[in-house]
Amino acid sequence: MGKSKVIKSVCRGCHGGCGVLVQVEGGRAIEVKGDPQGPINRGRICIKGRKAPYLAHNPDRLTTPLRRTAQGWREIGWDEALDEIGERFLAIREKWGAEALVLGYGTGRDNEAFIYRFANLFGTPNVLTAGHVCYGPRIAAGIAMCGNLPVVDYAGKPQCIIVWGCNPLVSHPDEYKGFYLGDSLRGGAQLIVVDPRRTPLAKRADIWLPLRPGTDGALAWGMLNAIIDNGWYYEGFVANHVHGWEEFCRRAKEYPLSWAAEVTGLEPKKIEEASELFSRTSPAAIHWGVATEQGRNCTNNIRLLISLMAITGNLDIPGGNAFFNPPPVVKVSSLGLHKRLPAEQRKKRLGGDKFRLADFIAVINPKAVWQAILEEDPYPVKGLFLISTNPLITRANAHEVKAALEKVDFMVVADFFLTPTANEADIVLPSATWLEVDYVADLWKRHGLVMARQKAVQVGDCRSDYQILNELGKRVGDEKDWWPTIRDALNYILSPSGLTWEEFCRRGYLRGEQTFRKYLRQGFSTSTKKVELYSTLFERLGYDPLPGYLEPPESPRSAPELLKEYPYVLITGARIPYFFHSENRMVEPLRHRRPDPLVEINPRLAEEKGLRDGEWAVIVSRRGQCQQRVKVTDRVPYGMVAAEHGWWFPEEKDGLGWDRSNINLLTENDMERCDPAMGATNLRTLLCNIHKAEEAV
Ligand SMILES: Nc1nc2c(c(=O)[nH]1)N[C@H]1C(S)=C(S)[C@@H](COP(=O)(O)OP(=O)(O)OC[C@H]3O[C@@H](n4cnc5c(=O)[nH]c(N)nc54)[C@H](O)[C@@H]3O)O[C@H]1N2
Ligand SMILES: Nc1nc2c(c(=O)[nH]1)N[C@H]1C(S)=C(S)[C@@H](COP(=O)(O)OP(=O)(O)OC[C@H]3O[C@@H](n4cnc5c(=O)[nH]c(N)nc54)[C@H](O)[C@@H]3O)O[C@H]1N2
Ligand code: SF4
Ligand SMILES: [Mo]
Repeated sequence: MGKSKVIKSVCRGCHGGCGVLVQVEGGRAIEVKGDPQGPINRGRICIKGRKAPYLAHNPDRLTTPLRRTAQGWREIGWDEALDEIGERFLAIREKWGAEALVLGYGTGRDNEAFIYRFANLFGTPNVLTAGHVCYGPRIAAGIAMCGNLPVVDYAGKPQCIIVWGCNPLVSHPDEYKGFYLGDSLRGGAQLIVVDPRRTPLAKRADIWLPLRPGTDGALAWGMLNAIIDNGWYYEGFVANHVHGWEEFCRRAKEYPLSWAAEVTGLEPKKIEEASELFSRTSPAAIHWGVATEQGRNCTNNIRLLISLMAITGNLDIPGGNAFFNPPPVVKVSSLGLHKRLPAEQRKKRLGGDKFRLADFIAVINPKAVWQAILEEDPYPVKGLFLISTNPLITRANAHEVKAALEKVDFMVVADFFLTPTANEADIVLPSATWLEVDYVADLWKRHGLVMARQKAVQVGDCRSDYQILNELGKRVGDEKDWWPTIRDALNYILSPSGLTWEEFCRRGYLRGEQTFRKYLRQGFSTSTKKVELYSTLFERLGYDPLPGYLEPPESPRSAPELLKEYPYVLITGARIPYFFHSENRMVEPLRHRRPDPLVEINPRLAEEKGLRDGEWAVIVSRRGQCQQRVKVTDRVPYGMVAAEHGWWFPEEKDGLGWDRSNINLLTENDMERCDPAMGATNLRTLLCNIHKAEEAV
């Protein structure tokens, strides 16, 4: 038994960012506390962070590589596993081309640059992520319109904040920890919330806009019209820094306030009030969430929200939506070696011809991968290497995902647990959690900060994703582009700062210099040097240079013929505090707070359907069905069914319950109905029905 020590590190129980102090005793993490010096959280953490030791030291953890055999899983050593994987990958490249190997990861994690580095060196353009429905659209459309991702500058004290399709007090997503928002509200900032559910945040709002799901673009057009018609925009900014103002105003006329009110179901007066509050308070900011991205109108939504920030003069000002300068370290794009992918391979990116904005930021639509496996269209995919993702639970149309995972020739999964996805693999690699790794944390984010994540414990034979990829890279012939050890990689990442890993750890974090109104000196980083309301990049990619509006393909307005069988609007995936997507279901102190999935329905609907609180119900769409327990609440309006995502049951050893409560059995991934530029699937607005379950499960 070693003695007790405290390691200063950075949590990554969600998208990460909270500085923590990890108490270690006898080689085990026994407590995680907030680090008062953490530059983002200042000592505060959430329950997932506090319970991280129960994840790391969980009895179900994978602790050694596994290989599938006719008799079941067999434990193998790392060398045997990595040798075999290397050989199989090389054989795939030899016979079918590098593009026949698809790598994959899920939501933003610090391993993405290493994954792209491996893929780009290997020569495959295919890295499957969640980027089509999450964050990718903000990055791509942000680059197109203003050269970067505009992030709320909470330190600059916004006086009015629109929280749009986001619930940061629970989700702490991307660059944002909910703590910042809480501090601003306590400091007196005015709040507008755009959310169809009456969340605790909506209850606190000065103006709550409970729009019909999927109509965010219509609301944004309504607000833009109110601002333009009333002259509430910032003339000086528009005159000097905006490209395409006249064309944009002409387009806006096609979507007037009265139309917006009808489409969203909101009072025109209320839309006008929100527009006035936002545009006449300075500084003001839009804190956007993933609900704006998970549907067919995704790219339009993002463009419209950036237009709102721009014409009110809130881009790159203190307390507005700012562009943060990165600290002096190697950027994820350079670390990922994107330039090394040969041009002829880049052209082969799956779905790249169709979803050209996604292709622009190396993102692919999952359906394109399943189709390549199942139908060999446009070419066969023979290998899958999934590192930190559970697509059988988290991607649309789970039946199709299952078929593809079953069919692919050779599949490797790196995870902490034997998930339903890992259960389909040929080889499973046991990865290290954040408590077990050293890394320059938050390199992927755009908030101008990196922090030292320091290894606290070693669990079994687990290895970090960095180690796995570093070793595998050497086995497929790319020795010279990988490092002798991960410490060398960390020193390389830090090299522009002049610090070694040890020096960086002593400092704890590095922040980029914060500057504002950079456009006054250098313009925006677009080809016209202005904010492109009329996007020259979209034009070049063959898309409408101006935003428009697309109704969700399966809504009461677009598909009234379905209403007889599927009369209710299904929204999915609003975050809850205990779980991160499909994770944590095996962590008892979290699971006991939410043992089963809940689907929210209004008391009137519950009564009509004879459904009681806590009872199992079957939710059905045109594509499939699943079961969740009913939560009767007036937080949702009549006619809405708000289901949780990410459910499987690790305690069910056979099949792991992947098809019992998985809401992605009901979602769709038809490429013709996705967002035409990013390939975003419709996860937030669909039609469904709900019934009493025949028997309790
Ligand atoms: N219906 C519906 N579906 C959704 C959503 C929704 O709102 N509704 N949201 C979507 C969104 S926004 C996203 S981003 C995706 C997320 O999709 P995923 O990222 O696929 O979701 P996770 O469940 O987090 O899967 C991560 C898996 O990797 C493992 N893991 C976690 N960290 C690491 C690590 O550092 N290394 C390794 N090797 N493994 C690790 C976990 O144990 C888990 O099994 O889901 C999407 N799916
Ligand atoms: N605890 C926890 N934290 C997480 C995650 C997790 O799984 N669990 N996932 C992480 C990931 S990858 C992401 S992307 C973020 C997402 O986090 P957020 O961006 O905060 O998104 P959600 O909580 O999924 O949804 C926010 C709100 O969108 C509303 N909503 C649903 N449909 C619509 C609509 O059509 N329009 C509008 N305006 N609102 C709508 C829902 O009612 C919900 O309250 O969270 C991250 N943080
Ligand atoms: S908000 Fe995220 S980073 Fe912070 S403690 Fe919770 S899980 Fe960890
Ligand atoms: Mo996400």
